[in-house]
Amino acid sequence: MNIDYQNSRLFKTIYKTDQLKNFNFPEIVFMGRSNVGKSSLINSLLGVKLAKVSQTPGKTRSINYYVVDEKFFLVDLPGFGYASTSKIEMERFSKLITDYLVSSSNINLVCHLIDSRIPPTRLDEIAKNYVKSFGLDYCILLTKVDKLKQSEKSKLINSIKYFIDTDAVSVITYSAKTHEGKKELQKLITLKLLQKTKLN
Ligand SMILES: Nc1nc2c(ncn2[C@@H]2O[C@H](COP(=O)(O)OP(=O)(O)OP(=O)(O)O)[C@@H](O)[C@H]2O)c(=O)[nH]1
Ligand SMILES: [Mg+2]
Repeated sequence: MNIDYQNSRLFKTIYKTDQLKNFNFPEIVFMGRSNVGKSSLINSLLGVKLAKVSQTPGKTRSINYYVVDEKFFLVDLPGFGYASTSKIEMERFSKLITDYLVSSSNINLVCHLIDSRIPPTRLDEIAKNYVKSFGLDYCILLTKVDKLKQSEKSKLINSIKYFIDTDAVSVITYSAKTHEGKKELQKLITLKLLQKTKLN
C-alpha cells in the first residue's frame, strides 16, 4: 500500500463526547501523558507540521483527527495526567478519551507513547489495561530517544519490560527530532491497515 503521508490535513477537532461519531476511515490512535510528545511525533510521521507543539503541557485538549492521503485517520488524543490542570478538566479529558475508545468502531491500532526517560506511571498502567480490555491492537512508542546516551538507549527496552506483558507487542523507539523510528512505525501502520481493511 502506498501512503503519501505529506498529503494530510486536519479533518476534525472534537471537544465533547456528544460530537463523537464514526467516520468511514480506519483510525490509528496516539495516546499518552501530557507533554510526552504526541503532537511532535505526529508531525514527524506526517512530514508536515499540522499538530500544535508547545513547551506548556496540556496543549492538546481536544481529539484531533488528521486524514492521511484520504486513506485513514491519525487520531491525536488529549494528553492525560497533567497535574496542574483543574480536576474537572482532568475528568473531562479522561472521559473524552474513554468515551472515544468506547464509541469508535474503526480503531486499527492504539499507539501508547511513553517518555523514554520517565518510567510509566499509574495512569499509563490504567490506560494500557483499558485499551487491552477492548481487545484493541496496541503498541508502545518510546519518545524523545535523542535525549538518551547510547548506553542508556541500549538499556531502555529492558527497563520497561515489566510494563509490557507480552512479546507480541511492538515497541518502537522514536525521536521526533531525528525521525528515528519513523520507517518502522510507518511499516507497522501499513501492516495494521492491511490486516483490518481491504485498502489497496
Ligand atoms: N528532544 C526532543 N524533544 C521532543 C521530542 N518530541 C517532543 N519534544 C518536545 O516535548 C515537548 C512536548 O511535545 P508535544 O509534541 O507538544 O507533546 P504532546 O504529548 O502533544 O503534549 P500535550 O498536547 O500537552 O499532551 C515540546 O517541547 C517538544 O519540542 C523529541 O523526539 N525529542
Ligand atoms: Mg499535543
